[in-house]
Amino acid sequence: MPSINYARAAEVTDRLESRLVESIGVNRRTVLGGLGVAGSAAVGLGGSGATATSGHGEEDHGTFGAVDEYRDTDFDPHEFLSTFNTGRDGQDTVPQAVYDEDGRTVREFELVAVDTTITIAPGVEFSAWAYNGQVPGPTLRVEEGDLVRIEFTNAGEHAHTIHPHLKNTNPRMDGVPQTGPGVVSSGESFTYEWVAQPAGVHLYHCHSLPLKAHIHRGLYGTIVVDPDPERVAERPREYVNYHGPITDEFRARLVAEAESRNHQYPANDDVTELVVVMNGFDTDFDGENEVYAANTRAFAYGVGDTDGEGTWQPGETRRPIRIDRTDRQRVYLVNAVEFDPINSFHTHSQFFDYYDHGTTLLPTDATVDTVMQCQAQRGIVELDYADHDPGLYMFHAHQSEFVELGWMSFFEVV
Ligand SMILES: [Cu+2]
Repeated sequence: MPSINYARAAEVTDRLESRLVESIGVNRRTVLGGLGVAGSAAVGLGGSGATATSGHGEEDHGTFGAVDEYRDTDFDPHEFLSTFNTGRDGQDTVPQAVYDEDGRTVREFELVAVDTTITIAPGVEFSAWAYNGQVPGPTLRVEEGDLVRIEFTNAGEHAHTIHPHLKNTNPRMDGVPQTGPGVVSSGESFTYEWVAQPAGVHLYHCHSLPLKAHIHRGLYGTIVVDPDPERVAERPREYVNYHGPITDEFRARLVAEAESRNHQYPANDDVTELVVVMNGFDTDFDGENEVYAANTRAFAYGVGDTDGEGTWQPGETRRPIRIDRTDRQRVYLVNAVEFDPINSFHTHSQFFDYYDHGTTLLPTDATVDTVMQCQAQRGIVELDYADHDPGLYMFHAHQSEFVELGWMSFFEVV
Protein backbone atom coordinates (compact mmCIF):
# COMPACT_ATOMS: atom_id res chain seq x y z
CA MET A 1 0.00 0.00 0.00
CA PRO A 2 1.45 3.39 -0.93
CA SER A 3 2.21 5.53 2.05
CA ILE A 4 -0.69 7.61 3.24
CA ASN A 5 -0.20 10.83 5.10
CA TYR A 6 -2.18 10.20 8.22
CA ALA A 7 -0.36 12.80 10.27
CA ARG A 8 -1.86 15.84 8.61
CA ALA A 9 -5.39 14.44 8.79
CA ALA A 10 -4.79 13.53 12.42
CA GLU A 11 -3.68 17.07 13.14
CA VAL A 12 -6.86 18.51 11.62
CA THR A 13 -9.03 16.11 13.59
CA ASP A 14 -7.12 16.92 16.78
CA ARG A 15 -7.41 20.66 16.32
CA LEU A 16 -11.15 20.57 15.63
CA GLU A 17 -11.80 18.18 18.47
CA SER A 18 -9.84 20.25 21.01
CA ARG A 19 -11.64 23.39 19.94
CA LEU A 20 -15.01 21.66 20.27
CA VAL A 21 -14.28 20.34 23.74
CA GLU A 22 -13.00 23.76 24.83
CA SER A 23 -16.05 25.48 23.40
CA ILE A 24 -18.28 23.37 25.61
CA GLY A 25 -16.19 24.54 28.55
CA VAL A 26 -15.18 21.11 29.64
CA ASN A 27 -11.76 20.49 31.06
CA ARG A 28 -12.64 17.46 33.08
CA ARG A 29 -15.21 14.71 32.89
CA THR A 30 -18.54 16.48 33.04
CA VAL A 31 -22.02 15.15 32.76
CA LEU A 32 -24.15 17.47 30.71
CA GLY A 33 -27.87 17.45 31.02
CA GLY A 34 -27.73 17.27 34.77
CA LEU A 35 -29.78 20.43 34.74
CA GLY A 36 -32.74 18.16 35.21
CA VAL A 37 -36.10 19.83 35.33
CA ALA A 38 -34.73 23.32 34.87
CA GLY A 39 -32.83 22.33 31.77
CA SER A 40 -35.69 20.35 30.36
CA ALA A 41 -38.10 23.18 30.99
CA ALA A 42 -36.05 25.26 28.58
CA VAL A 43 -37.35 23.06 25.80
CA GLY A 44 -40.77 22.87 27.30
CA LEU A 45 -40.77 19.55 29.08
CA GLY A 46 -43.73 19.10 31.34
CA GLY A 47 -45.88 21.35 29.22
CA SER A 48 -48.00 18.48 28.01
CA GLY A 49 -50.86 16.91 29.84
CA ALA A 50 -50.35 13.78 27.80
CA THR A 51 -46.95 13.17 29.31
CA ALA A 52 -47.86 11.50 32.52
CA THR A 53 -44.53 11.41 34.29
CA SER A 54 -42.64 14.53 33.44
CA GLY A 55 -41.05 15.11 36.81
CA HIS A 56 -37.67 13.78 37.76
CA GLY A 57 -38.44 11.90 40.91
CA GLU A 58 -36.60 10.61 43.85
CA GLU A 59 -39.09 7.76 43.83
CA ASP A 60 -37.83 4.31 43.18
CA HIS A 61 -39.32 2.86 40.02
CA GLY A 62 -37.70 -0.48 40.69
CA THR A 63 -36.01 -2.53 38.05
CA PHE A 64 -37.64 -4.24 35.14
CA GLY A 65 -36.16 -7.54 34.11
CA ALA A 66 -32.66 -7.16 32.75
CA VAL A 67 -32.87 -3.41 32.47
CA ASP A 68 -29.66 -2.68 34.32
CA GLU A 69 -27.62 -4.32 31.63
CA TYR A 70 -28.64 -1.42 29.39
CA ARG A 71 -27.46 1.30 31.70
CA ASP A 72 -23.75 0.89 31.26
CA THR A 73 -23.33 0.28 27.57
CA ASP A 74 -19.90 0.78 26.10
CA PHE A 75 -20.99 2.23 22.77
CA ASP A 76 -18.46 1.99 19.97
CA PRO A 77 -19.34 4.06 16.88
CA HIS A 78 -17.14 1.80 14.75
CA GLU A 79 -18.92 -1.35 15.80
CA PHE A 80 -22.28 0.37 15.50
CA LEU A 81 -21.75 0.88 11.73
CA SER A 82 -22.35 -2.78 11.01
CA THR A 83 -24.23 -3.95 14.08
CA PHE A 84 -27.46 -5.29 12.63
CA ASN A 85 -28.74 -8.51 11.18
CA THR A 86 -26.53 -9.17 8.17
CA GLY A 87 -27.42 -12.84 7.90
CA ARG A 88 -23.72 -13.64 8.14
CA ASP A 89 -22.07 -15.58 10.93
CA GLY A 90 -21.32 -13.67 14.05
CA GLN A 91 -22.94 -10.49 12.83
CA ASP A 92 -26.47 -10.96 14.08
CA THR A 93 -25.61 -8.64 16.87
CA VAL A 94 -29.03 -7.15 17.50
CA PRO A 95 -30.89 -10.07 19.08
CA GLN A 96 -34.16 -10.98 17.42
CA ALA A 97 -36.46 -13.97 17.69
CA VAL A 98 -37.60 -15.17 14.27
CA TYR A 99 -40.63 -17.45 13.97
CA ASP A 100 -43.67 -18.17 11.81
CA GLU A 101 -47.13 -17.12 12.87
CA ASP A 102 -50.23 -17.38 10.68
CA GLY A 103 -48.11 -17.90 7.59
CA ARG A 104 -46.02 -14.79 8.20
CA THR A 105 -42.48 -14.37 9.47
CA VAL A 106 -42.37 -12.58 12.80
CA ARG A 107 -39.23 -10.77 13.91
CA GLU A 108 -39.38 -9.94 17.56
CA PHE A 109 -37.09 -7.44 19.27
CA GLU A 110 -36.82 -6.19 22.82
CA LEU A 111 -36.38 -2.48 23.38
CA VAL A 112 -35.99 -0.92 26.80
CA ALA A 113 -35.92 2.84 27.30
CA VAL A 114 -33.47 3.86 30.01
CA ASP A 115 -31.91 7.04 31.34
CA THR A 116 -28.16 6.86 30.95
CA THR A 117 -25.06 8.89 30.17
CA ILE A 118 -23.30 8.66 26.85
CA THR A 119 -19.96 9.99 25.65
CA ILE A 120 -20.25 12.48 22.79
CA ALA A 121 -16.66 13.84 22.75
CA PRO A 122 -13.55 13.14 24.83
CA GLY A 123 -14.45 13.85 28.43
CA VAL A 124 -17.89 15.12 27.46
CA GLU A 125 -20.85 13.09 28.59
CA PHE A 126 -24.48 13.74 27.86
CA SER A 127 -27.42 12.72 29.98
CA ALA A 128 -29.41 10.69 27.48
CA TRP A 129 -32.66 8.81 27.20
CA ALA A 130 -31.86 5.77 25.14
CA TYR A 131 -33.36 2.60 23.71
CA ASN A 132 -31.31 -0.26 25.15
CA GLY A 133 -28.92 2.28 26.61
CA GLN A 134 -27.41 3.30 23.28
CA VAL A 135 -27.74 6.31 21.00
CA PRO A 136 -28.72 5.70 18.26
CA GLY A 137 -30.88 2.78 19.35
CA PRO A 138 -30.29 -0.67 17.90
CA THR A 139 -30.62 -1.01 14.12
CA LEU A 140 -33.57 -3.30 13.39
CA ARG A 141 -33.34 -5.22 10.15
CA VAL A 142 -36.29 -7.06 8.69
CA GLU A 143 -37.69 -8.16 5.36
CA GLU A 144 -40.58 -6.49 3.62
CA GLY A 145 -43.86 -8.14 4.68
CA ASP A 146 -42.54 -9.48 8.00
CA LEU A 147 -44.40 -8.71 11.19
CA VAL A 148 -42.16 -6.65 13.46
CA ARG A 149 -43.01 -7.26 17.10
CA ILE A 150 -41.38 -5.00 19.66
CA GLU A 151 -41.54 -5.87 23.33
CA PHE A 152 -41.11 -2.39 24.73
CA THR A 153 -40.43 -1.63 28.38
CA ASN A 154 -40.03 1.86 29.74
CA ALA A 155 -37.44 1.81 32.49
CA GLY A 156 -36.78 5.55 32.27
CA GLU A 157 -38.17 8.30 34.45
CA HIS A 158 -40.32 9.83 31.73
CA ALA A 159 -43.17 8.45 29.66
CA HIS A 160 -42.05 7.27 26.22
CA THR A 161 -43.33 5.57 23.07
CA ILE A 162 -41.94 4.06 19.89
CA HIS A 163 -43.28 5.59 16.71
CA PRO A 164 -42.30 3.82 13.46
CA HIS A 165 -41.84 5.57 10.15
CA LEU A 166 -43.50 2.66 8.36
CA LYS A 167 -46.74 2.24 6.45
CA ASN A 168 -48.65 1.18 9.52
CA THR A 169 -52.32 0.34 9.01
CA ASN A 170 -53.28 0.03 12.68
CA PRO A 171 -53.52 3.37 14.52
CA ARG A 172 -53.18 1.59 17.88
CA MET A 173 -49.61 0.83 16.91
CA ASP A 174 -48.57 4.33 15.85
CA GLY A 175 -46.75 5.09 19.10
CA VAL A 176 -48.24 8.53 19.69
CA PRO A 177 -49.83 9.91 22.86
CA GLN A 178 -53.21 10.36 21.15
CA THR A 179 -54.02 6.79 20.04
CA GLY A 180 -53.76 3.20 21.21
CA PRO A 181 -52.10 2.83 24.60
CA GLY A 182 -50.83 6.41 24.42
CA VAL A 183 -47.58 6.98 26.20
CA VAL A 184 -45.99 4.10 28.04
CA SER A 185 -45.41 5.31 31.58
CA SER A 186 -42.32 4.66 33.62
CA GLY A 187 -42.33 1.03 34.68
CA GLU A 188 -44.83 -0.12 32.06
CA SER A 189 -44.59 -2.24 28.95
CA PHE A 190 -46.34 -2.46 25.62
CA THR A 191 -46.00 -4.75 22.62
CA TYR A 192 -45.93 -2.89 19.31
CA GLU A 193 -46.66 -4.75 16.08
CA TRP A 194 -45.91 -3.28 12.70
CA VAL A 195 -45.90 -4.69 9.19
CA ALA A 196 -42.49 -4.12 7.63
CA GLN A 197 -43.42 -1.92 4.69
CA PRO A 198 -42.41 -0.31 2.44
CA ALA A 199 -38.92 -1.62 1.69
CA GLY A 200 -36.33 1.01 2.49
CA VAL A 201 -34.44 2.65 5.31
CA HIS A 202 -36.67 4.00 8.02
CA LEU A 203 -36.65 5.56 11.43
CA TYR A 204 -38.21 4.83 14.76
CA HIS A 205 -38.35 7.33 17.58
CA CYS A 206 -40.16 8.32 20.74
CA HIS A 207 -43.23 10.46 20.08
CA SER A 208 -43.89 11.68 23.63
CA LEU A 209 -44.42 15.41 23.99
CA PRO A 210 -42.66 17.71 23.70
CA LEU A 211 -41.36 15.82 20.76
CA LYS A 212 -38.05 17.59 20.29
CA ALA A 213 -37.09 17.03 23.92
CA HIS A 214 -37.62 13.28 23.63
CA ILE A 215 -35.87 12.98 20.28
CA HIS A 216 -32.81 15.08 21.00
CA ARG A 217 -32.18 13.14 24.22
CA GLY A 218 -31.48 10.10 22.06
CA LEU A 219 -34.64 8.05 21.55
CA TYR A 220 -34.27 7.15 17.87
CA GLY A 221 -32.96 4.36 15.71
CA THR A 222 -32.97 2.84 12.23
CA ILE A 223 -35.19 0.19 10.68
CA VAL A 224 -33.83 -1.37 7.51
CA VAL A 225 -36.56 -3.12 5.52
CA ASP A 226 -35.05 -5.34 2.85
CA PRO A 227 -37.08 -5.61 -0.37
CA ASP A 228 -38.57 -9.02 -1.07
CA PRO A 229 -37.24 -10.01 -4.53
CA GLU A 230 -40.28 -12.20 -5.25
CA ARG A 231 -42.61 -9.31 -4.59
CA VAL A 232 -40.43 -7.07 -6.76
CA ALA A 233 -40.80 -9.56 -9.64
CA GLU A 234 -44.58 -9.49 -9.25
CA ARG A 235 -45.08 -5.76 -8.70
CA PRO A 236 -42.05 -3.99 -10.20
CA ARG A 237 -43.81 -0.66 -10.64
CA GLU A 238 -44.07 -0.16 -6.90
CA TYR A 239 -40.29 0.07 -6.71
CA VAL A 240 -39.51 2.59 -9.44
CA ASN A 241 -40.34 6.13 -10.38
CA TYR A 242 -40.41 5.15 -14.03
CA HIS A 243 -43.38 4.97 -16.34
CA GLY A 244 -41.98 3.21 -19.42
CA PRO A 245 -42.52 -0.41 -20.41
CA ILE A 246 -41.42 -3.11 -17.96
CA THR A 247 -39.41 -5.48 -20.12
CA ASP A 248 -38.13 -8.82 -18.86
CA GLU A 249 -34.66 -7.32 -18.79
CA PHE A 250 -35.80 -4.35 -16.73
CA ARG A 251 -37.67 -6.60 -14.30
CA ALA A 252 -34.58 -8.81 -13.91
CA ARG A 253 -32.48 -5.74 -13.15
CA LEU A 254 -34.85 -4.67 -10.38
CA VAL A 255 -34.91 -8.17 -8.92
CA ALA A 256 -31.10 -8.28 -8.94
CA GLU A 257 -31.00 -4.96 -7.11
CA ALA A 258 -33.54 -6.23 -4.57
CA GLU A 259 -31.42 -9.34 -4.00
CA SER A 260 -28.33 -7.21 -3.39
CA ARG A 261 -30.31 -5.29 -0.75
CA ASN A 262 -31.73 -8.36 0.96
CA HIS A 263 -29.47 -9.84 3.62
CA GLN A 264 -30.87 -13.33 3.00
CA TYR A 265 -29.55 -13.47 -0.58
CA PRO A 266 -25.94 -14.26 -1.61
CA ALA A 267 -25.79 -11.10 -3.78
CA ASN A 268 -25.83 -9.10 -0.54
CA ASP A 269 -22.44 -10.57 0.40
CA ASP A 270 -20.64 -8.39 -2.16
CA VAL A 271 -21.85 -5.20 -0.54
CA THR A 272 -20.40 -3.50 2.52
CA GLU A 273 -23.28 -2.00 4.43
CA LEU A 274 -22.97 0.78 6.97
CA VAL A 275 -25.54 2.56 9.12
CA VAL A 276 -24.82 6.27 9.59
CA VAL A 277 -27.20 8.26 11.78
CA MET A 278 -26.51 11.98 11.71
CA ASN A 279 -27.27 13.42 15.13
CA GLY A 280 -26.68 16.41 17.36
CA PHE A 281 -26.64 17.25 21.05
CA ASP A 282 -27.93 20.32 22.81
CA THR A 283 -25.62 20.20 25.79
CA ASP A 284 -26.88 23.36 27.50
CA PHE A 285 -30.57 22.91 26.69
CA ASP A 286 -30.94 26.23 24.91
CA GLY A 287 -32.66 24.73 21.88
CA GLU A 288 -29.50 24.65 19.72
CA ASN A 289 -27.00 21.88 19.20
CA GLU A 290 -23.49 22.30 20.54
CA VAL A 291 -22.18 19.00 19.18
CA TYR A 292 -22.85 17.27 15.85
CA ALA A 293 -21.85 13.78 14.85
CA ALA A 294 -22.25 10.80 12.62
CA ASN A 295 -23.28 8.06 15.06
CA THR A 296 -23.07 10.13 18.25
CA ARG A 297 -19.33 10.51 18.90
CA ALA A 298 -17.93 13.76 17.48
CA PHE A 299 -15.05 13.06 15.09
CA ALA A 300 -15.26 9.29 15.73
CA TYR A 301 -14.42 8.69 12.06
CA GLY A 302 -11.75 11.37 11.99
CA VAL A 303 -8.12 10.43 11.96
CA GLY A 304 -6.35 9.66 15.20
CA ASP A 305 -2.84 8.60 16.04
CA THR A 306 -1.21 5.69 14.26
CA ASP A 307 2.16 4.04 14.60
CA GLY A 308 3.08 5.56 11.23
CA GLU A 309 2.23 2.34 9.39
CA GLY A 310 -1.51 2.84 9.47
CA THR A 311 -2.03 0.82 12.65
CA TRP A 312 -4.06 2.66 15.23
CA GLN A 313 -2.46 3.25 18.58
CA PRO A 314 -4.06 1.30 21.42
CA GLY A 315 -7.06 3.12 22.82
CA GLU A 316 -7.36 5.46 19.84
CA THR A 317 -11.07 6.01 19.30
CA ARG A 318 -10.77 8.17 16.20
CA ARG A 319 -10.22 6.28 13.03
CA PRO A 320 -11.63 6.48 9.52
CA ILE A 321 -14.07 3.97 8.10
CA ARG A 322 -12.03 1.48 6.12
CA ILE A 323 -13.37 0.77 2.64
CA ASP A 324 -12.46 -2.26 0.57
CA ARG A 325 -12.55 -0.75 -2.90
CA THR A 326 -13.48 -4.04 -4.56
CA ASP A 327 -16.81 -3.95 -2.70
CA ARG A 328 -19.84 -1.82 -3.38
CA GLN A 329 -20.52 0.43 -0.37
CA ARG A 330 -24.04 1.04 0.83
CA VAL A 331 -24.68 3.63 3.51
CA TYR A 332 -28.04 3.64 5.24
CA LEU A 333 -28.13 7.33 6.06
CA VAL A 334 -30.60 8.76 8.57
CA ASN A 335 -30.96 12.33 9.78
CA ALA A 336 -31.94 12.38 13.46
CA VAL A 337 -30.84 15.95 14.14
CA GLU A 338 -33.24 18.16 16.09
CA PHE A 339 -33.39 21.99 16.12
CA ASP A 340 -31.62 22.42 12.75
CA PRO A 341 -34.03 22.11 9.81
CA ILE A 342 -31.59 20.25 7.58
CA ASN A 343 -28.47 18.17 7.60
CA SER A 344 -26.38 16.95 4.68
CA PHE A 345 -23.91 14.34 3.51
CA HIS A 346 -21.06 15.26 1.21
CA THR A 347 -18.25 13.08 -0.16
CA HIS A 348 -14.87 14.40 -1.28
CA SER A 349 -13.55 13.34 -4.69
CA GLN A 350 -16.50 11.05 -5.12
CA PHE A 351 -20.00 10.99 -6.54
CA PHE A 352 -22.69 8.59 -5.49
CA ASP A 353 -26.17 7.31 -6.25
CA TYR A 354 -28.87 8.19 -3.78
CA TYR A 355 -32.18 6.44 -3.09
CA ASP A 356 -34.41 8.79 -1.12
CA HIS A 357 -35.98 6.82 1.77
CA GLY A 358 -34.51 3.70 0.12
CA THR A 359 -37.96 2.91 -1.21
CA THR A 360 -37.00 2.67 -4.87
CA LEU A 361 -34.67 0.29 -6.67
CA LEU A 362 -33.51 2.93 -9.14
CA PRO A 363 -31.68 5.96 -7.74
CA THR A 364 -33.71 9.07 -7.13
CA ASP A 365 -30.49 11.07 -7.59
CA ALA A 366 -27.67 9.75 -9.71
CA THR A 367 -24.09 11.03 -9.66
CA VAL A 368 -24.26 13.59 -6.88
CA ASP A 369 -21.69 14.44 -4.23
CA THR A 370 -24.06 16.10 -1.77
CA VAL A 371 -27.54 15.33 -0.54
CA MET A 372 -29.54 17.12 2.07
CA GLN A 373 -32.02 15.57 4.45
CA CYS A 374 -34.65 17.34 6.50
CA GLN A 375 -35.42 16.10 10.00
CA ALA A 376 -36.34 12.39 9.89
CA GLN A 377 -35.44 12.10 6.23
CA ARG A 378 -33.23 9.19 5.27
CA GLY A 379 -31.94 7.40 2.24
CA ILE A 380 -29.45 4.97 0.80
CA VAL A 381 -26.10 6.20 -0.50
CA GLU A 382 -24.25 3.84 -2.83
CA LEU A 383 -20.57 4.42 -3.38
CA ASP A 384 -17.97 2.78 -5.56
CA TYR A 385 -14.29 3.48 -4.87
CA ALA A 386 -12.92 1.00 -7.43
CA ASP A 387 -11.29 3.79 -9.48
CA HIS A 388 -9.78 5.63 -6.54
CA ASP A 389 -6.20 5.52 -5.34
CA PRO A 390 -5.85 4.24 -1.80
CA GLY A 391 -5.90 6.92 0.83
CA LEU A 392 -8.05 9.12 2.96
CA TYR A 393 -11.20 10.67 1.53
CA MET A 394 -13.27 13.02 3.64
CA PHE A 395 -17.03 12.96 4.04
CA HIS A 396 -19.05 15.31 6.16
CA ALA A 397 -22.05 17.58 6.43
CA HIS A 398 -21.66 20.52 4.10
CA GLN A 399 -22.76 22.95 6.77
CA SER A 400 -19.34 24.20 7.92
CA GLU A 401 -20.64 24.74 11.43
CA PHE A 402 -21.63 21.09 11.75
CA VAL A 403 -18.19 20.03 10.49
CA GLU A 404 -16.37 22.12 13.06
CA LEU A 405 -18.64 20.86 15.81
CA GLY A 406 -18.05 17.18 15.15
CA TRP A 407 -19.64 15.94 11.92
CA MET A 408 -16.42 15.39 9.99
CA SER A 409 -15.30 11.94 8.90
CA PHE A 410 -12.98 10.06 6.58
CA PHE A 411 -13.13 6.93 4.49
CA GLU A 412 -9.83 5.07 4.29
CA VAL A 413 -9.81 3.41 0.89
CA VAL A 414 -7.57 0.34 0.76
CU1 LIG B 1 -39.66 9.80 25.09
